[in-house]
Amino acid sequence: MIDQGRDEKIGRVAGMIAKAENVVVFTGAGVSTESGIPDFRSPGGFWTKFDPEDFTIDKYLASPETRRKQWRFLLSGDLFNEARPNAAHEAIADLERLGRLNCVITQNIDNLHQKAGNDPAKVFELHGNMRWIRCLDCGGRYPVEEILQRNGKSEEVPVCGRCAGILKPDVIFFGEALPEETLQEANWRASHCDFLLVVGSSLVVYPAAYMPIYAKQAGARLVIVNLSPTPADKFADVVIHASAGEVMGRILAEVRQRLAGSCA
Ligand code: CNA
Repeated sequence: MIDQGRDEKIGRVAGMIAKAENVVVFTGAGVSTESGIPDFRSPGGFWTKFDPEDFTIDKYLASPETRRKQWRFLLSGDLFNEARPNAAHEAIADLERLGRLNCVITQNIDNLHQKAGNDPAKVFELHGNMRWIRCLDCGGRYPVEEILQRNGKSEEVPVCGRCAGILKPDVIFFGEALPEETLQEANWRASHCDFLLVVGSSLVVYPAAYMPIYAKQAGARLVIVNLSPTPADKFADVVIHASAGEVMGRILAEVRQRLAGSCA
């Protein structure tokens, strides 16, 4: 049930999107929880089931047991493979179909924006993508299915087919640098938009969490849709603490109405 204050906010946000020249959407794990992928920090989130230490690059390199754990996680597969986009991803993809979206900048590694129909060239993945495996020695990059097929159901951690180097999911572990080109492009787009919409991020992980700050510094309107409060709420133009699927679906419907109205 959406309260009246929320209705009014949704209307305002839709109005801003309909008028904006350059809309950027910035997403975090919260946009995918309704697709069944837990976030990091909510109750029941990733860090209640996994040890963050196993996601540090130093431990990954030093410990064969950590690499085995990661491999078993990939073999169990279904968390990321089977997940389907939810109403929030669909609404964000629809913004692109309506010609209202410059790009998506995401911290997510789940590929769900692309599955929803966003042009992969306009999805900037700051923390990588679970669909890919990278060799830490020669830099070779392989689709995860290729490595899974090659290794069968074996729990033996595979090595690079070209150089026998250490393979790792192509996602950013603690202690690793973000992909430089992607980060620079994302920084530039956040600094040159006139509207930035945050969906489902606690905004505590840097440098990703600079995006709303860059946008605000450049004079853009900033809207945050997130279940719980974030450190950036205080400088946002509109903050909606509610589920992304519900709110994004409503925002999209209102944007459509406004665009149809402006064409009539
Ligand atoms: P986070 O710190 O776990 O925060 C998620 C935020 O989303 C929280 O503030 C929640 O209140 C909020 N939230 C949860 N469910 C919903 C919902 N249905 N609607 C609206 N808000 C919701 O995650 P961040 O993305 O901020 O942190 C960045 C990390 C998380 C990145 O390194 C990601 O790679 C990483 N991560 C990604 C995934 C994924 O790809 N789906 C899953 C888990 C973690």
